[in-house]
Amino acid sequence: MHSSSYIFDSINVNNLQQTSYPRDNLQTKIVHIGFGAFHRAHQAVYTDLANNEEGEPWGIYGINLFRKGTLSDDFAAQDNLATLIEKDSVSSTKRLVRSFTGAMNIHDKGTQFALDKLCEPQVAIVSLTVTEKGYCLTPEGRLNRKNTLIQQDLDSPHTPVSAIGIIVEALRLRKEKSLSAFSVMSCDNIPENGHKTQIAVLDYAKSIDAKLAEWIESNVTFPSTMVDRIVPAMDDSTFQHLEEEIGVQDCFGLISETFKQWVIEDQFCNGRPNWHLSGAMLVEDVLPYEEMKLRMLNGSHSFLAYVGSLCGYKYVYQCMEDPLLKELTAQLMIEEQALSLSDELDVDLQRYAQSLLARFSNQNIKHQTTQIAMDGSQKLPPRVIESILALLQKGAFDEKNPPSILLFLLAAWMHCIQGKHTADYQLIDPEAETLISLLDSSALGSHPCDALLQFKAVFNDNLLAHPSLIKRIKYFYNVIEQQGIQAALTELSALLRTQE
Ligand code: NAI
Ligand code: CS2
Repeated sequence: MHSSSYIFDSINVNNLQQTSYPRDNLQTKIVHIGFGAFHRAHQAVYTDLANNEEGEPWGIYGINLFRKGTLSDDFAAQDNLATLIEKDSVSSTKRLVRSFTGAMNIHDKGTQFALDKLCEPQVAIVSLTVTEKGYCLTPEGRLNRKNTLIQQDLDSPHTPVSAIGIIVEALRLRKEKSLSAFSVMSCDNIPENGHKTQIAVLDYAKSIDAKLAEWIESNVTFPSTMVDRIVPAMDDSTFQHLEEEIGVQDCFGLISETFKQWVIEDQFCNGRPNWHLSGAMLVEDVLPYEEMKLRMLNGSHSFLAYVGSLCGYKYVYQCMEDPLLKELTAQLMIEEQALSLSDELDVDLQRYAQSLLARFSNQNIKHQTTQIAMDGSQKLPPRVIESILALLQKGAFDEKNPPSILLFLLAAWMHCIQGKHTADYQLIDPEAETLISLLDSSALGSHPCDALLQFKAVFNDNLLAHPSLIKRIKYFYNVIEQQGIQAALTELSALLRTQE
């Protein structure tokens, strides 16, 4: 398997931490759809470390649905190995990740090649990190039949383009060949991600073949997972840094934080790696952990993404260097998000919040606010809207005393959508066209907030039923518009003191 031309043969591998199990017969038992940064720095690492502990090693084959380029050959040229530098604020660990068997872009190798991989008999798990939009769900959590990829797949299900269409076609072929089913494991930031994936898959399968849907229902499991590790997208400067630290160019290399967490619902129809041996928690119910992480970590990230962008901060750690922004982030975590969570959650939320603030302050992690700001239409419902509604339902806040930081976040998002604060801000969102057309249609004199409030995927009827909350969003929007973001943050902080 080894050839002297692999890049990692030419460097001092003692410099890199690596596992020692033999890779010569590493078999693909996991096919991962969405071979992006996060998967390579999280699930692949857990699998690599678990492989080193005991039992048969599990190999991972990666598939990208929409990326261009010769991924397969490029990755094979470095023996399907990739580097990862894990950094906290003072130290770093350089790792070689060895659990991959290969990877492909469908653009390059074609759909049939991907389906063949998914139909290899020993494949037991198909995992996903395809971003929130990749599940093609409606805001109510059903399959979105108006989604263009889904429409295309329903018309020609044997040559699918969506993640859901590919999974169902692979399962159909496996059933036809009398092969075992595989588990479908979502690792995206979506609450009840397993259950939601199951709904998308079954809604889709029912539309093409009722018997197949029945077979999937009885044979396939959809474990939910809570995943956590900050893995920023790489850019020229981080690639340069990686090369300086590792000694070779690795276009699959990544820099992540040291922290990692994985909570998995233990529901696998066809086995799984010993992930508990590498630190994952296997539990019966993941939802309380998912909600905790989505609201306290991701919700605060979205706050920093929009407010930080308006302030002109490029990176999350720079937001944390602004004392007022740091204080408001802590207040958002503890005084709003934490109160929205299940009372049964057995976690010290004060300590959790402190650890999040420390992670966000890590100057060695160059996490761009604009990266987190992407896809707000998909991210805000679970991170913000559901928290607001839970807070009202639990009586922690009410119409007279609303959760102001969450509402401020929504006002900041409305500003960012318009991108007026900086010349180079780009709205990247699958709903960008709808959002812009709402704004355009309101151009003749009406308030931009009124236009955007018609965007029902975020501002749903349950939220709109609280006029005083809507009034407060508009109020914050106007203060940001008229006085600027810094003055608006000062006003928010003062308002919070009067609410205490
Ligand atoms: P990335 O940009 O490196 O990779 C995204 C992957 O999703 C690519 O493979 C892309 O082809 C695929 N994709 C995008 N839209 C798709 C669609 N409509 N259908 C199918 N595939 C699609 O991003 P990264 O960092 O790997 O993050 C991906 C997801 O992982 C996030 O959206 C989030 O849900 C989850 N995650 C990321 C973390 C991070 O820090 N990067 C941490 C925790 C979770
Ligand atoms: C971030 C997350 O991009 C985003 O929306 O909030 O990717 C975040 O970095 C991870 O969930 C951390 O685990």
